[in-house]
Amino acid sequence: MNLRIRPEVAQAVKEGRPVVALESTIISHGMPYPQNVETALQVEKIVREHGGIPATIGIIDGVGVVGMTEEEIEEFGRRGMSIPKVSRRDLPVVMAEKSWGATTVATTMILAALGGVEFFVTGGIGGVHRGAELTFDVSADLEELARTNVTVICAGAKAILDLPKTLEVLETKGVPVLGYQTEELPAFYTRKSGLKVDHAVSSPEEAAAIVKAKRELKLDGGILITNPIPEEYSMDPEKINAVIDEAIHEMDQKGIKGKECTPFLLAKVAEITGGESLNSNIRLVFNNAAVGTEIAKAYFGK
Ligand code: PSU
Ligand code: MN
Repeated sequence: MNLRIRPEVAQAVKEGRPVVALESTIISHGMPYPQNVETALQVEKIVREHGGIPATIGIIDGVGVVGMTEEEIEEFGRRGMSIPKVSRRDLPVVMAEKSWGATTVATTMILAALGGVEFFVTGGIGGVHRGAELTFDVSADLEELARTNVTVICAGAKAILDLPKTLEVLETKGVPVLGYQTEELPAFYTRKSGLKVDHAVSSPEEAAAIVKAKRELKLDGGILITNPIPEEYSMDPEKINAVIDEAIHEMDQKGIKGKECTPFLLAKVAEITGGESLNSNIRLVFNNAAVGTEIAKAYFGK
């Protein structure tokens, strides 16, 4: 496999220091330019301020890059949607064709694991889409969480998904779903979903101990740590759910399907809310970076 690990990252992995992986689909497909680049660089800064080593992951000319440079992050942001969104099934094609690829949660986990990185911070994961009983649209992120040994820190999953079904699939696949200082699964833009997580953890140390226990048991697969958006940036649940319904309706009318669904819905929700959702999205990623790095530090005892 063609892999390029930034020397600083490789060194930190070797020394058991807290490296934090970050994804590139959130940059190219999840947010508009230039906020995507500003956010990605700020997230790296937050990881460093908390004592971690950031490794933004993407595919450049067929090479899996674990730890992009600032210039590369800028290019992922500028080129945006013209860089294909790459999930597990797309990986061999992008590698063989030597093209660029924005890595989803699934592919970022694959490359992080290849680079020896245990922790990965993002905004939200993919899941079971509403209406999946007819469309079969279930994100490959869930399958990846079932098999790849990476811990993902996120703000839950957006209500663009069917959250109860998403939790059911995670249960079937044996993925622990933890709530960081919450009993309830956060719903991305809002702190509450009405659904319970498997277990609430009160501290980075408690989360780290669970990750350690899963690794010692050699139970393959990821751990999902859900961290609610800070109160001051959370959105009104009724308002955001109405917006999501409108966005899904428009997606169905336009006949948008498959891998285009998530980027379409993210952009549509931001458009309808006049950027309010984008600001919330940015803030929750910052918060995840801080908490995720603290958990990584607790895990490595640094
Ligand atoms: N959810 C978000 N923001 C995102 C994504 C999901 O709130 O940016 C991105 C992630 O990269 C995730 C991908 O892995 O969308 C899931 O796409 P799909 O539903 O097509 O599997
Ligand atoms: Mn899908």
